[in-house]
Amino acid sequence: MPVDFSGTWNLVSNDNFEGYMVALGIDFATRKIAKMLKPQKVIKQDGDMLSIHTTSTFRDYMLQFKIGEEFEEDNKGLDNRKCKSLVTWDNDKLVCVQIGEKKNRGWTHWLEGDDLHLELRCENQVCKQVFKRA
Ligand code: ECB
Repeated sequence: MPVDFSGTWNLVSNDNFEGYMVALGIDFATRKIAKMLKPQKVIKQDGDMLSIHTTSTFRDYMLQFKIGEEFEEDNKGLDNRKCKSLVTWDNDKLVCVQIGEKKNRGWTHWLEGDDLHLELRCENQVCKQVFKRA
């Protein structure tokens, strides 16, 4: 039985989000707003199909994909760069590689106790987010 990430999750910590946004080329004014946000994730996992809806008072981002199948990602409302993305299992971790203009771009989700963890990577920057069930 794979891990089930389904649920509604609220951000409780956000380490080096600034560095991650700088690596993505997000402008100063947008970064000032973005780092004040406490986004919520609504994750629906149904077999190999996943949807991850990240919502906030400023912008929302919706991602739907099949695990193991490459897809086009537009990052609309984030940095707006297109990527070819692929999500796979690494044991109980869900690992996304986002191939595009930015090197070493991707993310990893895993569960630790009752918490949802997310590492966001871009170039030499790593942002670490932790979410708790709403
Ligand atoms: C959507 C809420 C955050 C909005 C921030 C607005 C502007 C900042 C622009 C770019 C910063 C890059 C990413 C924002 C951080 C989180 C959004 C989703 C990150 C992500 O890729 O989540 C994955 C894994 O859960 C699913 O899309």
